[in-house]
Amino acid sequence: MDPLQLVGSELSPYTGKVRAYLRYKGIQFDPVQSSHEIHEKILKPNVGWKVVPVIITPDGKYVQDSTEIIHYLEKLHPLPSIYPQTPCQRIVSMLLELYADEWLVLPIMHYRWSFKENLPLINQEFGSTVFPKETAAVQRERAKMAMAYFSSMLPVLGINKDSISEIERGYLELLDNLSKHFEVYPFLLGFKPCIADFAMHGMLYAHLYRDPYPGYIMKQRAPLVCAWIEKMNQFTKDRLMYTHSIRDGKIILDQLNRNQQDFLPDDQIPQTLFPILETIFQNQAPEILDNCNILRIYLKDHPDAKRLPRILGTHRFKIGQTISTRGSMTYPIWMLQSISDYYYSLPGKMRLTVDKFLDKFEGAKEFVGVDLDTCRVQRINNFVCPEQIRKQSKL
Ligand SMILES: N[C@@H](CCC(=O)N[C@@H](CS)C(=O)NCC(=O)O)C(=O)O
Repeated sequence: MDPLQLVGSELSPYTGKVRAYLRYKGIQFDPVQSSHEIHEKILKPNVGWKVVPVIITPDGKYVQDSTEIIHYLEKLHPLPSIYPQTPCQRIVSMLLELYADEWLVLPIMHYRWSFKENLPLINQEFGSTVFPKETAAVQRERAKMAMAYFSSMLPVLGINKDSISEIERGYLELLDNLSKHFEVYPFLLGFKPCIADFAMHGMLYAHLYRDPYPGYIMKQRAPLVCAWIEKMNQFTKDRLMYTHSIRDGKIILDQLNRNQQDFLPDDQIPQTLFPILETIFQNQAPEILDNCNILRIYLKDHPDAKRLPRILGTHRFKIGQTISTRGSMTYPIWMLQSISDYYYSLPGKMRLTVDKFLDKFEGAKEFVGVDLDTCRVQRINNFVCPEQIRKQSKL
């Protein structure tokens, strides 16, 4: 049987998330460079738009979106599970995935596109990814269009002269917080990676570790974060759990952390993650909740909308001490919805446990327990759409 194909590139953070997952699970795959030809002849007709990562399964299915891809594969390869089974850890892993996928887009895009030190390497890499069959000079020339497309996204993401200092401050703080965390734990929730490790790894690896300007900052300021990135990127299931020891003068394979190969016991959340959770509830949560309000208004005005625009105009958002402007996006609502659906699916006692944990953070319960009834969404054929089932059942 043909192996699964992962279409994407080393430059792409969400591809990095899926690639690390595939390696962790020991799933064989063929890494396919997302060239111009593949975008035009394969992705556009089969997925509907030019985006990566996409997996093409051995039986010919196309699955787009890193979160969906991992959900899909996790059903086929459930062990070792990357979704914690206990409620606080599960909610925290989902929140950190949302934070990585949708908030870390601010530092990753800023640090890639605002610094000219990155450009020669990025130019060459975009060129060889998009036009692999051309000469290096032609690759560099033809890459300029793709580069212009991605760099033009900065304003809509909210990266501008007002927000940059807070984006940088927040990113350095994240590096420091993660460094403290990795002094104690090998992964975010203990002794094996959860979905948030993969999401955070993708964002930190593809841009902030690899690109020259932020790469220098990270390597110089946060060696433990670099070590975790490399581990996430290289391990196979075996490498994660084994090390080498010497016995009778010979090098032998030995188990690492014999009793510690799981998430932390008793649904514990490491204190070292609290500052990151605070940032989520103080900055990202109000922004996404405002996206929900904007979507509610949009749906009232467009009751028959079949598909939602990716961006519904612009809105103000708070980042650190600054107020700035960015596009109001629909996709993060889909991610928030799975968190709130999980929260409301919990039986009473378990939900109380989660509430007790969320009470430690201002704004946490309002976010996780948001009522999305009037702005529910679903992904249909790789686009975010108003939810159809509930709408019909309410008629
Ligand atoms: N939420 C998606 C995001 C995918 C995404 O934004 N991919 C980028 C490359 S890393 C892309 O192809 N963007 C094209 C575009 O936004 O038009 C996921 O998790 O896979």
